[in-house]
Amino acid sequence: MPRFPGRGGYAARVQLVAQGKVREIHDLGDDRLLMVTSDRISAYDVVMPTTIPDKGRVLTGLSAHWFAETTGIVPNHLLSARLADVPAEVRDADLAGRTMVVRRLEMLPIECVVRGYLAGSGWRDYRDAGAVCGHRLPAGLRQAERLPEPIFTPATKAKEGHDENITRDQAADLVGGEVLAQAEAISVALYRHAAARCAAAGIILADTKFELGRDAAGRLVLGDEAVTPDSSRFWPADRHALDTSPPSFDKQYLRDWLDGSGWDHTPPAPELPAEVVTGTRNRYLEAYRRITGNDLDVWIQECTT
Ligand code: PZK
Repeated sequence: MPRFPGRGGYAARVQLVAQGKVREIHDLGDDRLLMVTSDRISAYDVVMPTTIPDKGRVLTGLSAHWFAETTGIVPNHLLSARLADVPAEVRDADLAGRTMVVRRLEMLPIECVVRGYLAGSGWRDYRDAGAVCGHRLPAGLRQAERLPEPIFTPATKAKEGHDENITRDQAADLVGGEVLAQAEAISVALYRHAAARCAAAGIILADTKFELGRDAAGRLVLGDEAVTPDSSRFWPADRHALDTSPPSFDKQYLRDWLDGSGWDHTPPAPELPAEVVTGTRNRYLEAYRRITGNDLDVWIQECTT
């Protein structure tokens, strides 16, 4: 059996369905999939050659936390994050806490983005056009400013490169007007819930991206990961400042070091020094603790007992 370096060999025994920079989805043969979140980290769209221990567990534990808290808003695809539910032929102690067995869905061909603050492409579109995805916004808003109300700004799914914001009409052409209205209501409700919880934890949830799909009965179901630092902008509340691009809660340590390293953002990225790995890891562990109220050990215990 060939072993795949860095994948512990499991990839050789289950069919790969989709692979991102950080996560992989495998087919379990029935109507279930296995999502595995690695400890890889990217910056400036490049995956670092050095991993952040426990990052995959933090992201998986956070998704499971939000899934459990939001079943009253929308059902989700998570069936089990327990290691015992990973098929025996691919089970490995190293996977504990970073796997999710999920229901297969028919994914909508749009990214469901919700923004509560003006950052990234939302800020650029507002500055250039006074509107974001058809939402006319008040004049005079500043970069990183909180919006009067969160807005739903769907985007296309790009296989390579960046997702592109689309208009409501384009989104309606892709999924139908009825489904789009449902997806918007669900996404905004999820954002409002998570943003309030994050605020209480000293974290601003500036924006976040959801993926919705339909189950066999045609109902909308929340898929993918949910409200993680990889699918969202998490800002430390005490560092929030207008007219800036606030530091991300998790990656600022890494970015600051990369900025000082002279690296020009073309691959390969440099190996990260131990203090950058430790500092970044501590930020993930802190985000997990602040949001869930538990140490990560509790999550690993939950997945292994
Ligand atoms: C599915 N992605 C995105 C890409 C990843 C994830 N429950 C589901 N049913 C069917 N398809 C998907 C899901 C989920 N989640 C999601 N691609 C397919 C994606 C790359 C890596 F982890």
